[in-house]
Amino acid sequence: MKLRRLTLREIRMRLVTPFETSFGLTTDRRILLLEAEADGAVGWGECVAGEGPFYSPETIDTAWQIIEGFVWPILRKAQFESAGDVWSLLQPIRGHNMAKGGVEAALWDAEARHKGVPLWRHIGGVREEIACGVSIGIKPTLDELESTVERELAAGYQRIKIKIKPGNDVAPVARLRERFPKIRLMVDANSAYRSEDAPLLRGLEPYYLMMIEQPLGWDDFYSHVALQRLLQTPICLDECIHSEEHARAAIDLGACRIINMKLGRVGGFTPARRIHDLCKERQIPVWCGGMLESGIGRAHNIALSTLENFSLPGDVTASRRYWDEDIIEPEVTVTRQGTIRVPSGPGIGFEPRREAIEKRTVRKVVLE
Ligand code: OSB
Ligand code: MG
Repeated sequence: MKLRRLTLREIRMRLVTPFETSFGLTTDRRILLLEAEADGAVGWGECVAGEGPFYSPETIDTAWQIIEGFVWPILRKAQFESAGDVWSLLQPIRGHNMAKGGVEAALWDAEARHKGVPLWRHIGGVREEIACGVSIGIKPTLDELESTVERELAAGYQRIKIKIKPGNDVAPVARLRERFPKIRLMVDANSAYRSEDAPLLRGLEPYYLMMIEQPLGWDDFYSHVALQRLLQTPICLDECIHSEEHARAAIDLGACRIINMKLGRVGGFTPARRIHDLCKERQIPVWCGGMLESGIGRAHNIALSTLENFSLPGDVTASRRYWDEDIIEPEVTVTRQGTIRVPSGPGIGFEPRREAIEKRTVRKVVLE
């Protein structure tokens, strides 16, 4: 495999509904898209780095610089067997997983298209329909939260995740549990708590949550070990897991019982599959997280979610929940049963809408 051309594009997209987490409010996304031409096929990837270094240290601007300055110079000279080799070729670059992952994913798409097979089959996926939950941002009032949950359940979504932060945690959970006693419910704190908050987090136990996602420090699985010992509710790690080594340490230490997988956070399909395999061996369920992606990143998340051990509903949902008009054709839709039917076309199985992408592009570099 030979990468002939790599196009970096920044597009701007406005969210249908602003999304608030413990680390901030997002109304407009700046999204870095990668278009890779290899062996006569064109593949697409999305770098999921945020606008600022608040979820992880990477941002769209650091990713742009790393890809242009370091990823491209390595790959342009390389002749490799398959997209599965990209991860090890990029090993000299420490960190910057989102930068690597966006390019790696584009090459997986190109390779699958070149072979004329769906990406999900190419990576070893086993299911043609994936289960979907939703991630709901912090709402100004409990009434608004309740009506949002009601709407998402009516649309068919199989589990509800709400964002929490100090001062906005037990009350929303109690309210939702009272109103919806039977739903699959979970919370995501995005590292907003400290070890001293353990008693408060124990206060969530009566509400039989499926899991508490990333309550403590973004890079601190050690503190999660003590917390998990105190809690019946499983801890799910998101931010903390940026490599196979971290996943192994977190599992062995007992820092979590569930792992949220994100392609960008771990650096692409190769590390994601390794972590997936490890979790399967250790009987740790995994599910696919989301990063407010455009249709391109969403399509990759759908493919990833077809791997066997993705046994819980992910944060992979319909295009319309995010965008008035997505940049892929067809847009992603969800069935009344809260599932997405995995596409059968080659590569990611969705076509990028070039005109729509061009219209939203504010910066572009073609490397060849
Ligand atoms: O922690 O899972 C997270 C969005 C941006 C950054 C981090 C997270 C999220 C979400 C949204 O929860 C998931 C989605 O894309 O719907
Ligand atoms: Mg999370």
